[in-house]
Amino acid sequence: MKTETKRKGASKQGAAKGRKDAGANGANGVTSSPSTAADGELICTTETTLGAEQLLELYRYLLLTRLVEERLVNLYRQTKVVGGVFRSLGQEATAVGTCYALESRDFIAPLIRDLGAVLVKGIRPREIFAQYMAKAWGPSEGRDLNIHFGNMEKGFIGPISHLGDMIPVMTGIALGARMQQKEIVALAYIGDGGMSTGAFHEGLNFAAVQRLPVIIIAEHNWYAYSTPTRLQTAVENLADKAAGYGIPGHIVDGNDIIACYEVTKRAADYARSGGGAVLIEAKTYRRKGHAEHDDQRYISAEELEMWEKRDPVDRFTRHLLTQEIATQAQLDAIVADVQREIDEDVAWAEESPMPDAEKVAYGVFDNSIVPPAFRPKIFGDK
Ligand SMILES: Cc1ncc(C[n+]2csc(CCOP(=O)(O)OP(=O)(O)O)c2C)c(N)n1
Ligand SMILES: [Mg+2]
Repeated sequence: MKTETKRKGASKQGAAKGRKDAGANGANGVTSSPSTAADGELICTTETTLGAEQLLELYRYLLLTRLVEERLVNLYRQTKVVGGVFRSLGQEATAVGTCYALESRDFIAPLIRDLGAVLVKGIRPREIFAQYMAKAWGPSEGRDLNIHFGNMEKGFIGPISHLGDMIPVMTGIALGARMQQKEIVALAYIGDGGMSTGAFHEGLNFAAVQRLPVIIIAEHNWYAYSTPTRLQTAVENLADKAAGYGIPGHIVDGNDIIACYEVTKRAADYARSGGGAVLIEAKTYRRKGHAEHDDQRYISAEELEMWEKRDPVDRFTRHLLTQEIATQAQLDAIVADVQREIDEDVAWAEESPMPDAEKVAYGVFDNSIVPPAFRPKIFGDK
């Protein structure tokens, strides 16, 4: 891993006022290689093994993520969503690009800003809409909300809210798979805030010692709620933490979807072939508050504006056009198709009934041990 990474130019990411350049290299390798178009505008790295068809598929997933979230916000404002809506605006390329590098047999543990990874894993937008609206046709059938569901067949472990705890879970998945002689990679997403938990340390340490095929994607988006990363950790780069576990650490430009794919693909090959755990820090930025209820008043307009110019969707669009991988007409057709899918899927989810109160009380706990609390009321027994 150490020899394959290179740095073509200093990333200007993280150059928000008063901060150190987030592209500074303190880990084993910086994989980001920002390229520019003829007009000097940022595009994605041109060093890729992906063909045109795959790049367009990536574009579709990127758009799908952005537009599904926009629709969720609409539904939220119509009070149709139960619970919160968490946006990944500005960091969609990290989730989509990294997950796209995995094979279907691999497992992921996404967090609140990884809708893109969930969609790449094959979950349909209709499932997402029904889940957020707590509808009966949703994957948890109204028992739980937003990101709290999983799909074992698709290699998607449903996350719990406790930050850091999915790291030991994914380490356990990798260990279990090894015991069953299955060559799978377990990839867990974690935020800059979540990396400060004990569970993160214990889980990653065990994965490193056991040389398990665990990939950690550290999403450095500059905030945990309203706490900036500099008040969260004393290291310069989150990838520097890899040294504490004796594993490779890499830094990638999280707004460059192709770079995210490439670094994860190499990490997956390395992990699968017995190299063990890898930590990848994706430098990106959370352009919305923690959730829709958070108006981000602790962030300056100047900072937001700067990151808007690095928008991962605009950047990839520019890349596809300037590198002549696609025409504007082709991209427009993809956008129209994504809109169509979303419209159909929202209509489907809206049609779903709410769950039966009786039914949702079951399938949460083992009801042979814990009877539903309101059972006597519903069934009239004691
Ligand atoms: C152990 C734990 N502590 C606190 C919380 C409350 N909490 C939920 S999300 C969040 C911020 C997470 O920030 P980060 O890990 O950087 O992820 P981001 O939201 O930026 O994607 C906090 C503090 C929690 N869920 N679990
Ligand atoms: Mg964060």
